[in-house]
Amino acid sequence: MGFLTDRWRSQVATRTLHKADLLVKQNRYPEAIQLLTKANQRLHSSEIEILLVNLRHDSFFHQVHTSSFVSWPPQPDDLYADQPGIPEIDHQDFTATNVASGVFNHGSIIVRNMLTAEQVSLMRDSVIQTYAQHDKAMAGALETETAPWFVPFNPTPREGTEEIINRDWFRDSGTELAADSPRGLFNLINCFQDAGIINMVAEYLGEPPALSVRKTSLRQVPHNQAVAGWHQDGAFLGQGIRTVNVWIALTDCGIDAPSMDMVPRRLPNIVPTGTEGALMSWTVSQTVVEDAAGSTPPVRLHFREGDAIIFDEMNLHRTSSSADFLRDRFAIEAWFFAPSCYPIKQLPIMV
Ligand SMILES: O=C(O)CCC(=O)C(=O)O
Repeated sequence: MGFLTDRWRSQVATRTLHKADLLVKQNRYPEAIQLLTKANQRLHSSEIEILLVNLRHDSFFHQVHTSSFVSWPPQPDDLYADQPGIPEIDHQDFTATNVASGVFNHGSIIVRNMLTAEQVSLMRDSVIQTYAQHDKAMAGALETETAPWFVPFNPTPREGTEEIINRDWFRDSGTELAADSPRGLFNLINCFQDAGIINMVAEYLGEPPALSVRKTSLRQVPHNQAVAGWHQDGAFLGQGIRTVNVWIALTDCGIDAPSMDMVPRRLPNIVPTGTEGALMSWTVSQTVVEDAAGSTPPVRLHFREGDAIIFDEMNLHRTSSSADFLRDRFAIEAWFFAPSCYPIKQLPIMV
């Protein structure tokens, strides 16, 4: 019975892959991606998941990207003027209007209960599996053994793109690239679709969004992580970009596990980096943080699993550290960019 089921799955997968191939040959990438995604919800095929990562990347280069926003940033009304600190909403109020109001007036917005307990558990398991299979790969296992949880993403070389070489550095900072985990990325995009995140981001950016391979992560931050540097991602992501980062806690954090420390206000510019006391050339010293924060000092964020915070490249934050932390923190960090002004070095993944 199991054998027949496996044979049936393999036959359906082969037929689906063939149909997707025909669509790609006709330059119909979004349709191929949709076909494979739908079929894979039943098939759970490693081959389809690996192909999907590559098609989602290639798809970017076979479309014309335009935005409904003629200028950026927008200037939405402040719906949270009466709330001190970072505004908070529940998932039922998760709309592009509310998110834009929070991010552009206060620097970020917290969305409680973004993911259900089932989605959190699926994504936490995805992080664990990805780490475990990457460990096996580092110990010499072949890609055929570590798939579908760890298959290093090697994009076709194109002008302006570079190979991914610093996986050890990512890992040391508690990060696995989601694109290196075909099944992890598949699960992430499905959860994001079901939670209404992809539709919200499309409306917020005014166009169907693309994730960044280099910034979209499955994270397990160690409880005893070294002190991390304050930073604005805009200091190194490039100019003229339009972004939104959806960061979701997969474990409770802020009290006995690292969350993030954040300046609870919208900053109008990129503050100086690498000045005296900064940990790195791209990070911000404590003195500059205090100046930038002014009357709204940094806060330590507290999340229950499934809670999210949304911010962009202007936000000043760092991973929190404390001798009181006893547990590692799991999280998803998903950086979306507007494809019409995408910094190609970030390696796009259409969603
Ligand atoms: O997950 C974290 O602790 C850090 C996230 C971060 O630095 C970022 O989103 O840029």
